[in-house]
Amino acid sequence: MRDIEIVERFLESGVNLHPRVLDEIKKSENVEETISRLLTIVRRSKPSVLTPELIHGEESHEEPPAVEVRRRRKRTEAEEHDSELVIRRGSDVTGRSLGQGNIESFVSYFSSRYERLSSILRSRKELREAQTVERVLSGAQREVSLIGMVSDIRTSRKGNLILELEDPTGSLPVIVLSEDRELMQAVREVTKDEVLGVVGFLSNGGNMLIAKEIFFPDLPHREPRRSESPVAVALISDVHAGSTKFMREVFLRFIRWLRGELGTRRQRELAGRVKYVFVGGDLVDGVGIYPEQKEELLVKDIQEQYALFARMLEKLPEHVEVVVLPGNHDAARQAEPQPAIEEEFAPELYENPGVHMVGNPCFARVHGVEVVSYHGRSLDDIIASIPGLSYTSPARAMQILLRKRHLSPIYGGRVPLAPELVDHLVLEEPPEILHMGHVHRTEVTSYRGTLVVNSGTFQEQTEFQRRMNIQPTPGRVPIVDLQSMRTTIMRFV
Ligand code: D5M
Ligand code: FE
Ligand code: ZN
Repeated sequence: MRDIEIVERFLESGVNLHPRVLDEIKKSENVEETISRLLTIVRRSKPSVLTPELIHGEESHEEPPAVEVRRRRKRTEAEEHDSELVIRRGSDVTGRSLGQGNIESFVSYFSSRYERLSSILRSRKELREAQTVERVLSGAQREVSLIGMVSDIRTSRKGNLILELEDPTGSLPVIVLSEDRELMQAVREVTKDEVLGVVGFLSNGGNMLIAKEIFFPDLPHREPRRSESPVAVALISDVHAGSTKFMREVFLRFIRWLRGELGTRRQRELAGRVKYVFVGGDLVDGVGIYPEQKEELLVKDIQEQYALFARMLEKLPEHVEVVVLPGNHDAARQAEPQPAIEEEFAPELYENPGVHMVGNPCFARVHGVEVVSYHGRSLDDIIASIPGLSYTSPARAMQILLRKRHLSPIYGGRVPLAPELVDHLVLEEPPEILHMGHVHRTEVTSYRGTLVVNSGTFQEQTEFQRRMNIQPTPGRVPIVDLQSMRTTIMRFV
């Protein structure tokens, strides 16, 4: 479709197109589908210009709440509606980690990953006939399809890329020819230990595959499920209580806003819908996490740090349910999946009936909406291994994890993986909301019907981040209305 035709489609609905939106439309896989999706947004919010911000839910960046009220209002929406929170304990290793840590458990861990992801891949028509490595090597067919785990990525002397694909029957080198520009571009996103599908030709010698197409497990395009009740979730992480850089006043403003004590009428109305708070890890700064951390600690005892955090949470309204998972600064096993923060370190959190202590990642269903909350440490490995990604845009890295249908694919990088019998880090069911933190930058985008949210932090830039040139965005909290699936980023700084 020509540019002018696209622009006219929107002018007919009385709206101008921002040039970046036009670009996005042109780049999308299915132009017609994208146009009709955007026209729905136009009908709903009737803007005069359709901007990228409007599409990605960032139009609602709010100024700091300024008006203060003390009068108690009528019951809020969040009070009116009963809780509907289901935490899927089946994929939570708290109290039931099953791996033995020996070679056999790694074998069963990776074969579980292979099985779960290959069954997702096999649902694509191009891969329905996928064969095992053994069959490919012994068969007579030239054009074949195959599903395998990437065990190695290397560049040949001629500049071709070689992916070593492994399945339970063997291993086969898959060549991406350097002159195949499009495919070369696509394989930039490939990382070690993910599971992919390939369609290709057997080489003349018959011992390697020349790739024609590759497939990520990816998400299907779909309409998100929504809540029938007007309730919302606040997504936070990386509070880092106990750090000298923890912004206590800012965090307390967030709590006071949730209590209905701050903000304009509209902002207080939104606060009144917030029935759930997900805390995606790094509640406290911890101790001995990095060299010379002592210099940046206000509270040097980890139990005290949790007590400080717990005291702030006690100020939340009673009807708010808090789901708490650990991050890499917390007192929990570091290998992923992580069990919940240990009770002996945070007894006050366990005593609070409104707080649910869960493992990382957490799979939850809130009013029918699937939420996956994961601290996000694998973003370090993803950002380091895929060209073009950076700490500035964690949501892009999160999108790539969605395409891989795995929260933490790379083994042997910075993230230690525990060899559980089942790979709980596979995204078996496409979630409506994927929530991560760790990167300390608030960012919201959407990808094929999944809302992708990085929740930012309440910690100012640390010395380490200054040296690494990481610019955090503290005090911005994404609030997702589960009925409309719209996101508002509230600013408390
Ligand atoms: O991590 C906060 C941010 O700092 C996050 O963007 C990752 C980055 N970070 C933390 N540690 C490292 C190391 N060792 N190398 C590179 N980047 C790092 P947090 O876990 O909250 O402290
Ligand atoms: Fe953090
Ligand atoms: Zn972290």
